[in-house]
Amino acid sequence: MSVILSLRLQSLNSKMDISAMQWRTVLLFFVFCSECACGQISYSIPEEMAIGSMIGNIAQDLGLDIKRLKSGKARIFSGESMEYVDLNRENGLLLIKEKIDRESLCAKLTPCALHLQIIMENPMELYSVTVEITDVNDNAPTFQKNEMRFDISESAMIGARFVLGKAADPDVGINGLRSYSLKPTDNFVLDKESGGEKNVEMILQKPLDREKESQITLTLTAFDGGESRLSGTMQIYITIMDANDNAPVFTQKVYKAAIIENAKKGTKLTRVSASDADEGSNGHVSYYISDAVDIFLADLFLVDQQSGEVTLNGLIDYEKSSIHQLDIQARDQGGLSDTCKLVYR
Ligand SMILES: [Ca+2]
Ligand SMILES: [Ca+2]
Ligand SMILES: [Ca+2]
Ligand SMILES: [Ca+2]
Repeated sequence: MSVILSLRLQSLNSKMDISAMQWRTVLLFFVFCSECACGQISYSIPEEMAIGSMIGNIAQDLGLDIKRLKSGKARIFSGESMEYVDLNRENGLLLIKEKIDRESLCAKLTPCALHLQIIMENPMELYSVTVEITDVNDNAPTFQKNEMRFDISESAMIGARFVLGKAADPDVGINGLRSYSLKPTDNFVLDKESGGEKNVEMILQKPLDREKESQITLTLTAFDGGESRLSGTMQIYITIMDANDNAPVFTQKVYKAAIIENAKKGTKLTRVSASDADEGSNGHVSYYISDAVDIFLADLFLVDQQSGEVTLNGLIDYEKSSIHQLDIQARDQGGLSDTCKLVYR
């Protein structure tokens, strides 16, 4: 093995310019011949250091003479496609050649390290250098979407759950995603069990009331745990859908009308009116003479279903009674109703 190695090295040394492929071959030989490795050293630096920043003094730390670095044509070999580190043979300093982004180098892998070899010729020497790249909190948590929209019925049950998605933070450890908050918390709260790797969910904790609030905007915030805590937000827009939870209400419980003697058919007596707080057909009110009213009395009057206008539909016989009353009903299209009295004399 050692004979093959020395032959191979001689042939390599004879060439002025040794390609990376050939260096790789040399390294492979060294892997099989570990006694040729002359030392190793480790450094730890934060990611994102500026180009030209010093990682360490190789000459000092490995006890090498500067002259030897030059005469041995000391150079760096790394398996990475990108050359992040440079060796200055003039002063023995290991320098940042390309900015190191820990996230693109190692993603979520920890620890993250560059494994380099410093190789010298005449005689061949090999030193291994490990540069650990520590994480910097340079990414805020972000949501896949900036906003979400929900249509939720005001009759939704307490405890109803809604999936909000999740945020991601490419940093690691404490600099990664830590917590969520949802504000305001009047109707909805975050499910404490959700989050992390799972989607965040919110739970309805107080009934909705479209009549009070028909639109709700919430802000979901994701935080990391870094020293300068970073955050990302998502807006949640909720449209509260109507339920028929309000009956019509007459503006008066009793309407009075004075009917002059011999009043003709078609005489306008009064106009009843009810309001309904609901929306659309749930709030659309129609007027009727109550079914409970005696049929002969009911025939004496007409109520316009839409306007609530009450008109005379026949002749009133005051001989029988001088005071009369009639029940009128207001109904919405969901079947809820209110009743008022029309008193006439
Ligand atoms: Ca980074
Ligand atoms: Ca980072
Ligand atoms: Ca972060
Ligand atoms: Ca309603």
